[in-house]
Amino acid sequence: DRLKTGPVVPVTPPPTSPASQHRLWPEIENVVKSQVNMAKMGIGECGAGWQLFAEDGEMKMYRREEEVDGMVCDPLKAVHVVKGISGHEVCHYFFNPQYRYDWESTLEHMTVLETISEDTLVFLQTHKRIWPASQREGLFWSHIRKLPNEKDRDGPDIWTVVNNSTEYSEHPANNGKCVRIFLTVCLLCQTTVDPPKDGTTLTRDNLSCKITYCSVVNPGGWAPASVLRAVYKREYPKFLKRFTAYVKNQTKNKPIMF
Ligand code: H13
Repeated sequence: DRLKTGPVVPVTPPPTSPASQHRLWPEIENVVKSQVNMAKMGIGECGAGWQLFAEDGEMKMYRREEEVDGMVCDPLKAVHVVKGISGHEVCHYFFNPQYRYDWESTLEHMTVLETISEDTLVFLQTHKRIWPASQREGLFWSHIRKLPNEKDRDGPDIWTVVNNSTEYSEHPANNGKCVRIFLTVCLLCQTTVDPPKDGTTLTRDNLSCKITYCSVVNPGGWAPASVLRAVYKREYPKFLKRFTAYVKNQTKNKPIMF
């Protein structure tokens, strides 16, 4: 009978996340896919109108000035190259709540509202008032994912974290002192390994990570454009420098996490 029907071919089911039964799952899948595709594009491929507004060494930050109903919603795209850390490490420290107070300088309070799965959490965060804007809070799902390296199949995996604002009826917006802020954020990290020529073991000196951070913020309540743009110009470079320095410091004496 075996000869007639042929060999039994094992069928590998498509990769699924444990979160796939959750009500938010279709949205998470769609937003992650489109955010990753956009983050992978170089600044030249993203269309016209991007202006460099901050630069510091390898770090470059671009924005496109956009307003929706008079409210500043400038898309931001930052690229940075940091030596000595891997993409998995960067995403690990960005995603996991236990590190957040260490690097998120504007955080006042954070709660995990729901653990959808190991790779998908829902956060409620209140941020310190950033002068001169009023105090803001955010409610968002956060998803960490390993992506295949399509350009170099033997190369290290690509890692991403996507954060996206969502709504919970138990936590309605704008019923306290905080204005609800709406964000879509994508952190995409690609590790480059330059192995030692003499065949000695790989160290952090052979590692670098290309980080792309894209965000679109809707500030919620109205605030003057000039004020918001000044806040973004100050806060985004501060965040990316502080966060990457934190990851370097946390990992320097630890084995590399690929
Ligand atoms: O991405 C950053 N932080 C994340 C982890 O804390 C949370 C963030 C998010 C917040 C709120 C809703 C959804 C997602 O992704 C770093 C953010 C740095 C932002 C600096 C500029 C903020 C300026 C806000 C000004 C309000 C008037």
